[in-house]
Amino acid sequence: MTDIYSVSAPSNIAFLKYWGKKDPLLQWPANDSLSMTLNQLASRTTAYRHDTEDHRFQFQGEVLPRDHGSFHKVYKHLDYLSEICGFQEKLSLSSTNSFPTGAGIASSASGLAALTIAALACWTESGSFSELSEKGFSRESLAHFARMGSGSAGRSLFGGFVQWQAGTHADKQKIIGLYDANHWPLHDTVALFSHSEKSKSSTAAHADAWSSILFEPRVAGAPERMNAMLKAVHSQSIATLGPLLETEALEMHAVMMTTRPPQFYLTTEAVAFIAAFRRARQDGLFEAYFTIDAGPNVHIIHEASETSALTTWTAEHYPTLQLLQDRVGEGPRLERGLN
Ligand code: 2P0
Repeated sequence: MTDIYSVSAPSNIAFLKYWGKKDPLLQWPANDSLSMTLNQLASRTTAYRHDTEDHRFQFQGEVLPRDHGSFHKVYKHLDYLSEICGFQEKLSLSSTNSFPTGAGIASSASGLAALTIAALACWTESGSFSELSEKGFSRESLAHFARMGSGSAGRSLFGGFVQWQAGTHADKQKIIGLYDANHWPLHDTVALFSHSEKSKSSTAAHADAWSSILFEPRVAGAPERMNAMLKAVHSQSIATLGPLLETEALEMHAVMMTTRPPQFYLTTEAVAFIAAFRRARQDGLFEAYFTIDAGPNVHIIHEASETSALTTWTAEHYPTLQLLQDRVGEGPRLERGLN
């Protein structure tokens, strides 16, 4: 029997987006970002020590070797953690997602957060976050290790509302849990327009962001938008936050569409949905606002009081559309058991 470490790490939805890097090797973002950690949309990863030549990684039941295209990030991140933290033992890891991978629901955020916690818990034999902290791995240090695997993963180390500050140097970055989940019980209802893999990975698209004429004005305007969003989250004002969310998402997609080469993550279906959704809101059917990540799925941010009106409207106008219902969550969980 060996100890096995099980982690459930949630995805997060960015209110103010991370798009573009000042330094891709050091994972230094061009601007600060702000997110809400989700609850149900999560990656679950288990890890135990495995006496073999290389790590073994299984995803949704399938063993994926080191040279497997879209999962090279996993092995690269294990190598990075192993080298920087000085752990030699090989691990056997198994991971599942509660949502479709590569469909703009930030699977790399939850996946790389879960991987980071599971690997470090296993190497340090820590069955809780407090044990990890006693061994020198505080929550914030785990967030920075996760960010090196995938930028947005750093924000998934905390529950509630989280800010990633770029700082004045790559090594002055900060990832801060601003408010717990109970500060403001916001919901995220995801209108699922695609289950398939993204046409271009976020990492590749981040690098192209600089070629858009809209990129620098967007980065220059980010501090003012951050202040306005922080005030809205602090005062729990959906009427203030909502329009900021929508402008932010559309501006990020405007940057994406004006890079060389241009990148269209949005589909005509998603754009038509957004237009109809905005009209329904203007007609007073509900108070809810959208945001979109690097994919065609539309995240609808709203308070619990709006769920019924929103689902009634979508059922009537989009009867075949799949909705994923989620809300703000408390952050990752870690447990130790016997294999
Ligand atoms: C975000 N996204 O803030 C933004 C909004 C997608 C749109 O962070 O290269 O997978 O692994 O650091 O974190 C997606 O980019 O990129 C992302 P890498 P990541 O959530």
